[in-house]
Amino acid sequence: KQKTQLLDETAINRALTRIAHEILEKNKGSENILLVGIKTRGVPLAKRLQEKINQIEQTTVPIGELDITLYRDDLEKAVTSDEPELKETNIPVDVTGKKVVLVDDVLYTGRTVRSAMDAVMDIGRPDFIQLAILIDRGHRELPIRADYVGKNIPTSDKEIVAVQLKEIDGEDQVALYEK
Ligand code: 3GP
Ligand code: 5GP
Ligand code: MG
Repeated sequence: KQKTQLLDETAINRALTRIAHEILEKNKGSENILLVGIKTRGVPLAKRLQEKINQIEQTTVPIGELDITLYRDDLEKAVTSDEPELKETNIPVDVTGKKVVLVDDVLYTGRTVRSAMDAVMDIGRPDFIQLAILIDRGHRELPIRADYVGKNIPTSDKEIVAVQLKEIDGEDQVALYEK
């Protein structure tokens, strides 16, 4: 059941434009930046940030992908005891010396991000790792926070944030649902 729309297409676009500027400001430009999208919806978000950085600085920063899957019998239950597992890594450049920016749609317990950090550090030594997220819905179970946040949405654990992106879902929208 849809409760409320949190972001429409324009709001998503504005948030990503702001985050692209923030990434460039914090890192004093685009040099050595590597965007790493966490599948599924972190990947198109990383591509959009790459395009926006290109529009601002006329340079194309590299992109990688991580497939981290939660082995969960029933997503609806949102059992937080299951651990996310790395399924696939597709990072086409050496991460050593890079400023890695992980990109995901929703930040919840932080377990997926922890697993993503492990995956990156397994293949090299980045200068540092930052985190960009479209929605922070709270409920962290680890000491993890995002460097760049589209919108903070305090949720109950009975709610689900549905992120729809054109590349996957045909439209851009973020909505809050009651389970
Ligand atoms: P994503 O691959 O776009 O991130 O976690 C797998 C998918 O399930 C995610 O898609 C996410 O959109 C969706 N999902 C919806 N609600 C939840 C939730 O409460 N927890 C988790 N882990 N995933 C959710
Ligand atoms: P974590 O709990 O590890 O922070 O999040 C697990 C994964 O599920 C992440 O990829 C995160 O984006 C996604 N996720 C967690 N909660 C939600 C939610 O309410 N909505 C959506 N769309 N994705 C979620
Ligand atoms: Mg996600």
